[in-house]
Amino acid sequence: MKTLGQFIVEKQAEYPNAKGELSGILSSIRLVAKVIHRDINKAGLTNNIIGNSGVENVQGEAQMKLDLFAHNTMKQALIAREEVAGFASEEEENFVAFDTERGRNAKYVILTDPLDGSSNIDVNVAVGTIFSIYRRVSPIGTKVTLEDFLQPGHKQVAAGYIVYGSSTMLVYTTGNGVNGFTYDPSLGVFCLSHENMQCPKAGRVYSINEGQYLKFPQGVKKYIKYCQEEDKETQRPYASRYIGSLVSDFHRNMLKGGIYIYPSATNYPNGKLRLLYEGNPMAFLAEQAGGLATDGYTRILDIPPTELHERVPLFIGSKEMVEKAQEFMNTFE
Ligand code: AHM
Ligand code: MG
Repeated sequence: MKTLGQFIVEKQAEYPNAKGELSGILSSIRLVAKVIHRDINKAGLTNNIIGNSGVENVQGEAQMKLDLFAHNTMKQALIAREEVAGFASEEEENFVAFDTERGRNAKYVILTDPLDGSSNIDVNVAVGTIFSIYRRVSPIGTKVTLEDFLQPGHKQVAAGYIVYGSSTMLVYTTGNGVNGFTYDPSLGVFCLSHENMQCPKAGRVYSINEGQYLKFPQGVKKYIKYCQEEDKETQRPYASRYIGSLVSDFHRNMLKGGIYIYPSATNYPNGKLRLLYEGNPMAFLAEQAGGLATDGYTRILDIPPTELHERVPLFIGSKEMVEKAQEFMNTFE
């Protein structure tokens, strides 16, 4: 049995010049995962956790109490370690520069969706935390700037998610494959359970909010019909599975094969998901596991960001399925 802590230390040893900062950040995220795990598991029992906070976030979406709790937990954990120069979150309009001596001298910035799929909390359905780590581009010793956060996804140093499901798992990559760790609450440790995860090249599941069908682009509509057609060779019709929590839908597709799509729609011209803390980290993981992520035309990791909270259509999962969906996007306007 190998714990996440051991694994991080072993990986760090493979880089003789590493000073342990990234390892420190991953350890902070591990702690955050344990704290959120604990509180999510109490969600049905305490009223100060479940439900709407009565506040809207910068994108005009209702913030759940647990969204704010997860956001604050992540922020506090990262401030405390001082290995991070700055932080940006779905739940806060502007990025936060950690303006202390150590903060200004730190190398990394973090972007996060602290609690993805949070509308699922009240009904006891799996949710997740997503994180993305970059090396800053502004000079060390100064306060971080917006350009440190607006880097294309292929510049990510590490990315991962925690899925709070029937068990809690932390899955991450530092650009050298993807590994998954399952939490053992009785021991309080994450154990390596999914070494070198590989997303099957093709699967039999498509995940999309089909209720919005009439608003989707032609290419997406045609692809959905393709998924539903009978064909022995490609084992169609595929099954439709949509949890409504990106992390959970992605995690299932990563293990079993499948495609997740949140396309543009007439009411969401760029889709709903955010490029910097949803699209990019998931795309990095997908590619590292042999999968693919595009906006229907372009590789997600190559999109140059222009705004902290910008949205992007997302087609992600098994490589051959994403390629097929892209073929439909290119064929039908
Ligand atoms: P959130 O970050 O505010 O929770 O929104 C993202 C979530 C995804 O996890 C999920 O796949 C999608 O929104 C569901 O949206 P919809 O209800 O429009 O299908
Ligand atoms: Mg989200």
